[in-house]
Amino acid sequence: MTKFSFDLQATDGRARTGVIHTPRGDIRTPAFMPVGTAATVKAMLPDSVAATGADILLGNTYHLMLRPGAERVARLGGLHRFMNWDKPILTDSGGFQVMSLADLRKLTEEGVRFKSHIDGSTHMLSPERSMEIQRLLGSDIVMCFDECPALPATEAEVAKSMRLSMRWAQRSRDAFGDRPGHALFGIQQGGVTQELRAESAEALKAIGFEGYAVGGLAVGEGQEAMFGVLDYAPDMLPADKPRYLMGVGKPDDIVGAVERGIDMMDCVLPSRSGRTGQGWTARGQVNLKNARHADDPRPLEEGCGCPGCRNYSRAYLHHVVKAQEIIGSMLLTWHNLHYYQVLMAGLRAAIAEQRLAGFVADFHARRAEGDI
Ligand code: PRF
Ligand code: ZN
Repeated sequence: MTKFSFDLQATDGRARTGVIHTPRGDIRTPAFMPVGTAATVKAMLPDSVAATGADILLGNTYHLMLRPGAERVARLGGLHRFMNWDKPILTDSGGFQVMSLADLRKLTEEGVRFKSHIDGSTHMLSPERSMEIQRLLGSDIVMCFDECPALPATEAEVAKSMRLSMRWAQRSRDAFGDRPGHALFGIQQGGVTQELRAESAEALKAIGFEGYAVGGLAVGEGQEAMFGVLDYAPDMLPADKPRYLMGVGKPDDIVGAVERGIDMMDCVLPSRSGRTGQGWTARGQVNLKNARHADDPRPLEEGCGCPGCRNYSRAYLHHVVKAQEIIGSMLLTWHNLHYYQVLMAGLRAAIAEQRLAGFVADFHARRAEGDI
């Protein structure tokens, strides 16, 4: 069986490009992972998601444990078979989603007890249970069970939370066991404090993981503060392992993160905003609800190869979004995921050819022109 491995192929400044090899296929990095929270990338068939250029999807422990249940997914042959996606899947560990979605949370050294936001039933998540659920799902890249402190938080609170996450990282490693072909990623915490980020990185490196995530960012601190942390945090993590920035982001966040040495990202933005009539293009965000599109025969983005742009006008997209027709969500989600993957392919090629600075300058120049 092919083992899990990472080949770093080229660098340009701090930016990197490479390939993560897994038994379910290769992941070209920098990689953007569409979010398939509830065993579906909403409004997309799996073949269509693959056609946009995605090598890997993200799934969620929290949602799948509540509905339909991890044991049920396992009985039905695992998440890949259940949702008909045979490429790699990374699953988040649940702690972050408990904190943002669940009711009546109680956090202890053991884990988090909470009530389901779906039916109010009581559940427990711990490092051990999170590892068990991610194994039942058949996840290829398993995330450590961590705590992402809610903002605003004092530095003392962030430190205490980070140290708990590091104890949970050790328990996650112990519970994960020996699973060739599957990977466990550690998650760095520590807020926006350099010393805490360093302490977290040292703790994770001492345990040892197949990859390392930067957690605890994009939680309301703003892009400048996030880039401030990314100016030092990725370099604290091993250079020969993938680095994953969790829950990021807008296209300009992605470009800035890649410039700073990030290899993987995920975000609901392209799929979620596609369901509210937003299109992402090289010239920025376009609101298809706007009346200025009602008579516009041009595609959303000239030269885009997605079905929405090849076959439909802005006027049609405006109409189906306004009429809340399902095809509006389908076409805009497809376009947005396609745009994100084209951006990632452009970043990978630019890094491989040592021309990232020019690529980034062009990216910002086109956005500055705005939609026309
Ligand atoms: N931890 C986990 N999942 C996450 C985050 C985190 O810190 C974030 C923060 N942006 C998004 N998703 N486990
Ligand atoms: Zn398009």
